[in-house]
Amino acid sequence: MRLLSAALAASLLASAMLAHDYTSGNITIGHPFSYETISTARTAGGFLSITNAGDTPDRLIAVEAPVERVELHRTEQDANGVNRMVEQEGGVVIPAGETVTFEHGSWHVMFFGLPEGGFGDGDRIEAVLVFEQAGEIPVIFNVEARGGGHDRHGDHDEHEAGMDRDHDH
Ligand SMILES: [Cu+2]
Repeated sequence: MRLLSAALAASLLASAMLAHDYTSGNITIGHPFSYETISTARTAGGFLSITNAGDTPDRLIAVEAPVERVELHRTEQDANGVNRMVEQEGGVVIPAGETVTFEHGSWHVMFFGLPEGGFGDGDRIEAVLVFEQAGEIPVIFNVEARGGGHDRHGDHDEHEAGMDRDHDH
């Protein structure tokens, strides 16, 4: 029993270290992360959850990060079943009492003009999330290796192919 609980404690500790969150007022940011890129990559997606524990809606209006530009995107499917990404210039509403998850096929943060070498596994991207009500919340996007428990390679390939098509300007 002793060994078992030590193993359990170790695994709980490991997942606590992998997950990270930030709370400011009514807003909690869950596990902001991005994936490692190839060294010549120009763009990367950012993923997180945002929970609004308040009784009024809030709105994520901007993300600041040490890249050329950050946009808030939503992936939508057109009539031909092709995914394309649409920028949400008005920001993303976080309804009262709800959690909005930024993930593949849905909302995501889009980083443009990555630093030299792209994002590497283990990098920590310091960013600030700007909310209409909650104000500025500093967070760190952990850069994670692709693969490792996330079976999302296909989505990424589509996502990046979509980028080339939709952001050729
Ligand atoms: Cu995008």
